[in-house]
Amino acid sequence: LIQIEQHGGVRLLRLNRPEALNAFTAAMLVQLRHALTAAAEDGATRCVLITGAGRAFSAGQDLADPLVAPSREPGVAPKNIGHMLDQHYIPLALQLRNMPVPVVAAVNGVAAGAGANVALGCDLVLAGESASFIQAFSKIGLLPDCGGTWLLPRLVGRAKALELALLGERLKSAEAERLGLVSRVVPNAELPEVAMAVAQKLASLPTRALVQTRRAMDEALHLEFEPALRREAVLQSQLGFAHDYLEGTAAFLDKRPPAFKDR
Ligand code: LHQ
Repeated sequence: LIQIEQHGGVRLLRLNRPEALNAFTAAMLVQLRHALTAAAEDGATRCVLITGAGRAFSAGQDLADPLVAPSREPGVAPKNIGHMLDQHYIPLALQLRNMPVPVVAAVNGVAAGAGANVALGCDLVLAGESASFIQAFSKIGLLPDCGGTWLLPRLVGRAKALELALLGERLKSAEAERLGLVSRVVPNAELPEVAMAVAQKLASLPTRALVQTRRAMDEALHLEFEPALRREAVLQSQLGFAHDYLEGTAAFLDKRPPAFKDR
């Protein structure tokens, strides 16, 4: 359900259930989390790239999965979809956000529901021209999960976040780029190549510094200005003792490409 390929320092994870637009089943979510754990533990992997097989990125939760089917019979206990979140989506969202390497989403087609929010939870989001994002939750009587209620207002502001969540309309990639949800839109045929090039570039950069940058920004979201400055100083002084700072400055002064290795 998850295809795994290694391209130098880049671990490519391809959501692979194209007949159902890569809708997530419990088994698929388990495999995805295992694949992320394996990438995190592999010292040679310096960037993870996530994309979808076929014409979609992911249509979100598989609504045909009996685990999330609403109860139709009176007296039968409703399935606890909160359990699905606790068991699968919350760990996945946390894992993505705390990966020890940068994570890139290459959104090759529609990304709906939890599929959209998995993509938006990645560090960089690249999209093909025909990709689209749908906060599909309201249409089925739910609210944006997998980080949607947290991510969307921070990414696009409250008004637009509510519009996307309440109406649940399809947002085309060009508009998603304009809103700042997507960092780059490229012609569909070029997406795999461009996404791999971006991932390779990230893999060549000082991983630890990139991850601490993400961490400092996430922490700064709930800090005042001065505490954020002090937090930067703490993390910066740690980076200042690491190999990559020494290597980066030495390479600059020697006019040679750097060879970063901290993770
Ligand atoms: C699907 C799905 C799908 C199963 C397409 N499931 N088969 C929710 C509940 C519980 C716990 C945790 O969290 C969540 C979070 C969520 O993610 S809720 C949101 C779930 N996702 C959706 O509501 C999106 C449902 N899908 C759609 O609206 C459309 O399929 C989109 C707009 C994504 C694509 O439309 P089309 O391009 O027209 O494709 P299609 O609808 O014809 O789909 C192709 C096939 O994929 C089709 O199967 P079939 O056998 O007829 O070819 C669909 O049934 C299947 N599929 N999404 N989520």
